[in-house]
Amino acid sequence: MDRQMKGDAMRRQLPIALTFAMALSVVLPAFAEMSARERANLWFQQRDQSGDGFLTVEEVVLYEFKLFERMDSRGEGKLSEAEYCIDIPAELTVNINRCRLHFAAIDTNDDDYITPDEIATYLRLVFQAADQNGDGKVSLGEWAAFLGPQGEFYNRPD
Ligand SMILES: [Ca+2]
Ligand SMILES: [Ca+2]
Ligand SMILES: [Ca+2]
Repeated sequence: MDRQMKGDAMRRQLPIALTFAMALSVVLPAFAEMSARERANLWFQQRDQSGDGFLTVEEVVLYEFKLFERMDSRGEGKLSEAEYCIDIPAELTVNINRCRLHFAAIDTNDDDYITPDEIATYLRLVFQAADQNGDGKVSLGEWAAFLGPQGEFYNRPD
């Protein structure tokens, strides 16, 4: 990654943290009944395939690719906003708006589709922002810190 891209990554860090954290609550309906800390733990454990208490960027990307494949039912290798946000009931407008924000953050070339490449790039930015000690792994503590104290923006009321 060159200097320019690093600068971009830093500038994008906060909005990414916000949209990413907000979007977590649209992933699973059960999330709505859980505390912010429980949601963060579940999110973390689902992706920690090796079960070692640390996330690598590979673990996170692999997990999201699996979700992507499931949503990309026609196998086009890309998802429209409608496909990406399809599981959200129409009456949950707040959640739909969060999903759209998340989609827009991932769609860096603004062609109104998200691809596995764009998802991987986005997740690497999130991962770099969360990996505070720069050891290439994200601990649960780093993840919680990334989401903020008490996960306040993460657990915003619907
Ligand atoms: Ca792991
Ligand atoms: Ca795109
Ligand atoms: Ca770390």
